[in-house]
Amino acid sequence: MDNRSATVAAAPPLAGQIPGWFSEEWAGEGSGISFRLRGKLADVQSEFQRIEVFETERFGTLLTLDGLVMVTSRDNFLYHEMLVHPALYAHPAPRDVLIIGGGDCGSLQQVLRHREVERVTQVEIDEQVTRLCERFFPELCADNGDPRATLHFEDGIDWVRRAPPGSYDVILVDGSDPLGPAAVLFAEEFYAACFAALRPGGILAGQTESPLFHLDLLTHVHRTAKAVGFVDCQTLFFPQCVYPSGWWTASLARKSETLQPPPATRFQGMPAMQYYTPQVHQAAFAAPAFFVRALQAAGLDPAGAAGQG
Ligand code: SPD
Repeated sequence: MDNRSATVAAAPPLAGQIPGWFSEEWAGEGSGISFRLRGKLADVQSEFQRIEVFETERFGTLLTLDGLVMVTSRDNFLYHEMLVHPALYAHPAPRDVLIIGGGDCGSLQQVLRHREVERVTQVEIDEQVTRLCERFFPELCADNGDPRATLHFEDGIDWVRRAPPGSYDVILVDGSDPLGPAAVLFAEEFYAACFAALRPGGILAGQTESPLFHLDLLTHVHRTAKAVGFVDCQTLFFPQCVYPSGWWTASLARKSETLQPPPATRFQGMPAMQYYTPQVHQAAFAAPAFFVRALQAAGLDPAGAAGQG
C-alpha cells in the first residue's frame, strides 16, 4: 500500500484550545471546526484510543476519538443514511450484512430498517465506544437488541480474513479516519479479504473521506478495489458539515456486476428517512469534474464516476 495516498495527516495539537469550545484543526488545510460546549460528559482512555463525549450548545452530543469528530446527534443522519442505504438499495436482496467498525451503532440502526435483512453482524474493535454510545447516544443504540443483530468486539480485519468465502451480501466499513486502528481498513489486504467474503453480486461500501481534502485516498480506493477484483467502484458525495471540508464521500465496489440505479420497485415500502430518497441516491453518484479528471489521471476508468443516471 502506498502510505502517502492511503492516510490523512494526524491532527497536531492546536496551539491553544479556546476555553469553552472543542476544536478540531484540519491538518495542513489551515481550517477546522469548533463547537461551543456546555460541558464534558466522558473522557476515557481505552486500549485503542481516547474517547471523549461532550454536550455542545447547538449540535447536541458530540463523540470524538483521539480528538477527531466522529458523531454529533444533530447531523449524524447524513453520514449514516448515505453509508448504508445506497448500498442496501443497490443490492437486490441484502440478507446478510456485515458492519466493520460502527461502534456508535448509527449504521446498524439504519441497516435494521431494511426488512429483507435477516442477519447483521457488527464487528467493532473498541467495546468502550459502544458502551459509551449506549449511554450518551441512546437514540442510535435503541435497536441494538433486535434479534437480527449480533455485536462482536474484536478486530474486524481478522473477522473478514476468517470469514468463509461468500458469507455476506453487503459489507459496510464504518471506520474512523485512516489513522491509527482504522488505517488498515484502506489496505489492499483488507479489500481482498472483503472481496472473498462477499457473495457474487455483493457490495462493499465504506466511508472514504473528503473529496476536497483526500483525493489521493479516493484514487487509492478505486485503484485498490479494481486491483483485488471488484468489477465496479463508484463514489457518492454528500454534505457533512462537521467533517473536514464539510463534504464527504462513501465508495461502493461491486463483486460481479456494475452498480445500477435501483428499480422503483426496490423502494416500495421504504421508511421515511431524513436525507436519503431515491432521487438523492441517483444525484449523489454524480461525480464532480475534478474527481473524474483525478481518476483519469491515475489511469482509472472514470465510467463509474460519471454517475448512475
Ligand atoms: N473525520 C471523521 C471521519 C469519521 C468517519 N466515521 C464516523 C463514524 C460514524 N459512525
